[in-house]
Amino acid sequence: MRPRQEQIRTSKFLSMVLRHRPERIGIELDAAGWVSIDTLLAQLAKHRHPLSREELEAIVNSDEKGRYAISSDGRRLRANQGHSVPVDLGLQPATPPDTLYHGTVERFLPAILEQGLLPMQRHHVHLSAELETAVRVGARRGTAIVVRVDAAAMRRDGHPFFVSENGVWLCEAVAPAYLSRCSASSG
Ligand code: HQG
Repeated sequence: MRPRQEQIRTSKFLSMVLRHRPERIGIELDAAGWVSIDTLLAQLAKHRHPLSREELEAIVNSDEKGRYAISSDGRRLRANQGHSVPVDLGLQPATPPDTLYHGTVERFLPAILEQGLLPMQRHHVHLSAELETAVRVGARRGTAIVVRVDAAAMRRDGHPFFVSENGVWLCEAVAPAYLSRCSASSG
């Protein structure tokens, strides 16, 4: 098995290709975001990222966030969420917990409190049921700031929520009225 670090590097490259830039290795995603695993491995090899089927499966199975799914027939792969390319993941509306969290950083806060949470480059705003997850997401960019989303009020007001295969809560946008800043320590 390749060392963990190399696995992470390969996984980041895979995420980039499957969510944002399939053309980078000359593949096309179908309407639901799937690509044939045979095609993917052939194109990865051509683009100097050789990967065996076993190594791919190890990446998929060991991913701590469940970023990838292999189709039930074992022939196709897709990212479970996070796309910027147009794909329809076929997500069904779901009922979220009353409170959801979003991790960000201080410098985005003024815009967020004024405009609300926007999907930016992605299809959805990404939210989590756990505060700790939001802290981790925010910490990718600096000192994490967490905003609390009043999902119960949004639900009452008719805003749909979706949940990805790997448990990320998704919605189109969150208006400022549903947001409040929360300090990581108080929850
Ligand atoms: C911010 C990772 C200004 C938002 C993570 C965020 C997550 C605004 C950034 C997943 C804004 C977008 C998604 C507004 C939102 N004005 N800034 N009105 N509204 N923002 O990466 O939620 O490892 O697209 O706060 O773990 O950070 O890729 O979204 O900072 O689950 O699987 O704009 O990505 O998962 O950034 O992260 P992103 P995110 P993976």
